[in-house]
Amino acid sequence: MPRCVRQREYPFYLLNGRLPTAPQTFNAKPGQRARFRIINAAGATVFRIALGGHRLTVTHSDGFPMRPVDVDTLLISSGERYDLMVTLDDGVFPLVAVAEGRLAQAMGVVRTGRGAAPPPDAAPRELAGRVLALTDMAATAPVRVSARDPDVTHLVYLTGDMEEFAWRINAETYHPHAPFDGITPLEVRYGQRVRLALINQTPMYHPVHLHGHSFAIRSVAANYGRGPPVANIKHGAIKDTLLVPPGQRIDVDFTADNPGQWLIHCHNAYHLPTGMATVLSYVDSS
Ligand SMILES: [Cu+2]
Repeated sequence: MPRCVRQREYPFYLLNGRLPTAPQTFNAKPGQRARFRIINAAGATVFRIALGGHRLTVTHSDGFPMRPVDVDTLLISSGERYDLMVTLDDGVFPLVAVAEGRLAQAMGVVRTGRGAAPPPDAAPRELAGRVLALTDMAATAPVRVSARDPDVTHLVYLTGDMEEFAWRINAETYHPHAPFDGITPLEVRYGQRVRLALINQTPMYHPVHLHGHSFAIRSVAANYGRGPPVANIKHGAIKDTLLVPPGQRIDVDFTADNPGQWLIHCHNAYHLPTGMATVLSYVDSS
């Protein structure tokens, strides 16, 4: 196996393939409503998004509608998608995506009027403003997952070792060429309401992605979920990829309605190859 370095450093971060020194410009007219569909296509970077001079109305999470919520900034991890609606002011504004933990950013320009383009290191004050929280996010009525006690709960411990740079789920290593060797699948039956408790026991961010299903966010807890949840969420947003910060436990619910053998994995491109995946396995589904 190639030697893994502790932290990847990248020379550049790109927005629609462009450098901040030669940014894409999004042209519009003052007063127009613009939708920005933010897709984190990076392999291993969490970005903090802001648009200078504007608040962001978040309308969709991973393609599913949510009750609109106004924030100044939001975090987005690999594989996540957020739709933002903005009523544009008159001028020239930086749309920035700051790489968390790095002194670097991707940037585009939103232009509705005359003026110089912002510098490539523009740092709009919105970056320090109100951050989107999972507890802000509620699914709209048509896409809600009904409240129902789970038939089965699986604990999904996000585990690993920084020194070794080896990342795992439930302390087991997934091998892509022999998916069922060395892991204990998370078994479900067709029709069950399933709860996954995603518990991050590492000091790293892990964006967790479930194939074949979307889930509703049900509760958030700190301190690895010891003690009661910090927040129960009545009609949590629907997502298929979820950033689980260090030390947090986030419970998500879904109905097992898509029989098969489905991967659940960390979306960090350097964590997955070290074995950070397992299988959601339908049994007796014939
Ligand atoms: Cu990871």
